[in-house]
Amino acid sequence: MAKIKKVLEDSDMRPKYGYGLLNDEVYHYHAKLVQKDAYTGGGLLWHQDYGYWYKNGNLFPNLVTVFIAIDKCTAANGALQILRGSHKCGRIEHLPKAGQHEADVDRIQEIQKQCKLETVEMNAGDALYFHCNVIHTSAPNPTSDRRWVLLFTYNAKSNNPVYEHHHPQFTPLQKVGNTAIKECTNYTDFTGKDFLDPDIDKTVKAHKTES
Ligand SMILES: O=C(O)CCC(=O)C(=O)O
Ligand SMILES: [Fe+2]
Repeated sequence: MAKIKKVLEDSDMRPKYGYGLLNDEVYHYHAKLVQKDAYTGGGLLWHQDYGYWYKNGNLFPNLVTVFIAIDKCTAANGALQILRGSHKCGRIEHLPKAGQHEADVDRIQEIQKQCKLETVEMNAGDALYFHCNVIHTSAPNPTSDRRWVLLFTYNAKSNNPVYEHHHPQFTPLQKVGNTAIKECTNYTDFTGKDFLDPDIDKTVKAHKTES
């Protein structure tokens, strides 16, 4: 966590990355465990995460996701695929399809002619930082190798969403030491945490009726 915070906001990163990736203090906006088990796991349509988060009142595309491989991610078991440099296209239109929001397919075809399709193969423990306007997709997992990944998304303090919604408004990050996970003994108290319930979550419900 401390490292992620540093990459995203620290002025120490200025010489290398231009004042942290988000150029501001950051806060935790969203976390997700994507479980593609062996011989299962739905594919994801081409999309930009800002295709969704725009609708939540984030006025600027100033969010970054840290994608951490829990298992090895390969082309065969549904690794992330991205169009390199596509965040520079800005936000493109998305339409509801099969419970997801899909980026404009004709436009994606054109963008693919200019932005190289890369399959991001990763070893367990590898991390990829990607901008919320990077166009990406991933295929189902037809192999015997599980593909689980953890996604952590950070938003800039100055981009506090203008609508209250199911992700948090700006909440200062509490930095803890590197040993905090090992020292943690409380696995049951979820005070202050919230989980999206697919049966009652507004966003998911909207997808269900539209699909
Ligand atoms: O699991 C993946 O490969 C990508 C997940 C993703 O794009 C998302 O949850 O928005
Ligand atoms: Fe995504």
